[in-house]
Amino acid sequence: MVDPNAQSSAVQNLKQRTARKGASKGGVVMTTQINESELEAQFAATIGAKDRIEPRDWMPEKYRKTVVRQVAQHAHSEIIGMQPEGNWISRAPSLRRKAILLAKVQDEAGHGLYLYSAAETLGASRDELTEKLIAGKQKYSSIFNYPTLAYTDVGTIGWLVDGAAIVNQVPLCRTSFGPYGRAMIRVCKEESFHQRQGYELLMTMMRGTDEQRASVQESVNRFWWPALMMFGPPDDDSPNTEQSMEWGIKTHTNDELRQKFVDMSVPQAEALGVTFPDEGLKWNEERGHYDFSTPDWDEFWSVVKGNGPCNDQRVAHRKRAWDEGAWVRDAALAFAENSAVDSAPTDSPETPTADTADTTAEEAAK
Ligand code: FAQ
Repeated sequence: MVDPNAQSSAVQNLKQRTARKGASKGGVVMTTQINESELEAQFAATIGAKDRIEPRDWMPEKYRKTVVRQVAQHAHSEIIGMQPEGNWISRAPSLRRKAILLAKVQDEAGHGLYLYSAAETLGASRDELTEKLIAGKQKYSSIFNYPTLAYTDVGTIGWLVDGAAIVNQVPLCRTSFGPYGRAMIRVCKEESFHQRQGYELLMTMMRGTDEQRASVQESVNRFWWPALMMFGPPDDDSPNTEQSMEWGIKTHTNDELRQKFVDMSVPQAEALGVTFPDEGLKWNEERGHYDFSTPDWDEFWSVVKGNGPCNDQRVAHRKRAWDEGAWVRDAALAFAENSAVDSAPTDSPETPTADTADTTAEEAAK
């Protein structure tokens, strides 16, 4: 549940902190009244100085909602993103490849959990966000609505999907909301490893048979355009970018990051020996960037609205896992509650005191 009092308690908090700052002279506590516009000015100054906004700081309600929206969507993407690759764990071609893939998919679960924790600092619980995802009220990245038709796709996802995620997420390490930025630092380190394992997998296949090389090219052809769409709609069709940039939540626009990804990927494709399925892709000397064709934005919006090849399957699977895991969450909560009761201070005779502690330890050693 989002705490409806989150903002008012944050206001109180900042009022108290600010009051304390200038109030302790000579032990006299003065009360300082801070009105909404002063709080806004303080928030704007923090953003202007590129400092972090922390969960207990005052923030405009729209800022809080935007951060929760983006972080939730990001968390859901990590969790739903386990499915396309998880599909291949039992069929990976060797024990080594199975172990690598298992570790990678587990990492994505960890990323989801850091992100749900970041959202929780703003009063949005993991239960609430998951329920919204399952009800179709929150989004996750369009890329995970495409199927993984061959084991080769594990390599292509590592190279292109984790690669796009890194380009998008490295700037987010400096996003204005503290817990989100700090989560991103660790996530980016792990994503870099994921990208390399994907590229190494494809490199190995490119050194293999003609059939393996054809499989890599076919996989790259399927994932190239959906990977470009991960960066979101073009800037002039992106309703959130302007405000999110003003607030320092985003530090680059969707098109800037997409261009960066294209520029980075072309030489990697050349080294690998594959091409991208775009005849308009060529170096532009004047711009100092690669030109590329326009992605099919109708397809993008159709996938975002729930009509991609795997949307129903992904959400149904998530719902099944959530329902079937209910007893685990209940048991974990009951255990935590019992442990809290057990560890509460008590003066019962069983509790070792300084006098009896040595005897108890001796008895335990026997
Ligand atoms: N898919 O105004 P904008 C990963 C929505 S993690 C679906 O431009 P914004 C790791 C957008 O939400 C991948 N929906 O929005 C991994 C908005 O709708 P709303 C996830 C999309 O937020 C690898 C509407 O369109 N990464 O891959 C998409 O300013 C391998 C208008 O768009 C993140 O989430 C899309 N691609 O910019 C895991 C990174 N794009 O909410 C497993 C953090 C846009 O108003 C295996 N997020 N929409 O109803 C961001 O950087 C931003 O949220 C953007 C979108 C850039 C994605």
